[in-house]
Amino acid sequence: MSEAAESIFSLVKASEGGAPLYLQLKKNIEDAVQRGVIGPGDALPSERDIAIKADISRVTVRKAVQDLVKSGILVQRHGSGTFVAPRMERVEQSLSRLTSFTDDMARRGMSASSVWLDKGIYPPSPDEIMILGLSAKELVARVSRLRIANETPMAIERASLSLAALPDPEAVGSSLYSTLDKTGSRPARAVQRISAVNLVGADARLLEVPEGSACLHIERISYLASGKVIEFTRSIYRGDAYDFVAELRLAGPGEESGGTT
Ligand code: 16G
Repeated sequence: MSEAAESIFSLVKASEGGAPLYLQLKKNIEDAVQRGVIGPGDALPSERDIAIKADISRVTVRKAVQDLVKSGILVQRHGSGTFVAPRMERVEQSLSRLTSFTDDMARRGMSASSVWLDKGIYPPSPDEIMILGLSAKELVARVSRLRIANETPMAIERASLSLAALPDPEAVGSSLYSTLDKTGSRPARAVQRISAVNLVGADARLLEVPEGSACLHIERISYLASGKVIEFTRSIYRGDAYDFVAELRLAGPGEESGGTT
C-alpha cells in the first residue's frame, strides 16, 4: 500500500480526544475511497494486519469493515479477503431482443462467466409443471448460476427446462442457449415479467450487494417457434447494474393498447 493509503490506519486514541476507534477507521477508509487513494478492486490488508497497523483490536476492525460492507463501499470475497467495491458500469439491455447473457456480454466486450449453484434433474414444483406443461410423473432439468461480467457478479439465474429440451443438464457448458442451439431447441420468443425486490440473505451475498439492496426479479418464459414452452427462468438482476430499455410505438388502428400475453 502507498504511504497515503497507510495513513488510513493512523487513529487518535480516546485519551487524546479521539472519536470511537471503529468510527475513525471507518471514516478513514471511506475518505480514502472517495479521494481515490484506494480504488475499485484494491485489496485491504487482512483484519489481523489492520489491527496491528492501527494498534486496535480485531473486533474493532471487524466492526468498521462490516459497516462498510453493509453500505456497499467494501466487498468481502470468501477465502480471498476484503476489497474496495468495483465501480458499477450500468448495462443497458434492450427488452425487444431475445438474447443470452453470454451474447449480451460479448456484444459489450465483456467476458461472461458463471459460478454453478445447481445443475441436475429433479421432481418438478407445481409452477414448473404448470408453466412447462409437464405431467406430474415427468422430471425437470434445473440449471442455476451466478452470472459474472468481467469480475462483477451481475445476476443469479435459475432456469428450469423439460427433459425433452435438456435431457442432460451436466452437458451445459458456459452458455445454456448454445447447448439448446445444438439440438434445435434455442428459444425463438420469450415473455418477461420484471418486478422490484429487496435482496436478503444468500442472494445478497452472492451478488456482493448490501442486504436490502434494490434488485430486479425477472421471470422469463421462452418458447420454440412451434409455440412450445422451452424455458422457465427466474432471475435476480442487480438494480445498480441494469437498465432495461423498451422501445414504444403508437398502437396502430385496431391494435390493442394493453393487456398481457
Ligand atoms: C439470459 C436470460 C435467461 C437465459 C440466459 C441464457 C434474462 C432475464 N435471462 O440471461 O433466461 O437462460 O440468458 O444465457 O435475460 P447463456 O446462454 O449465456 O447461458
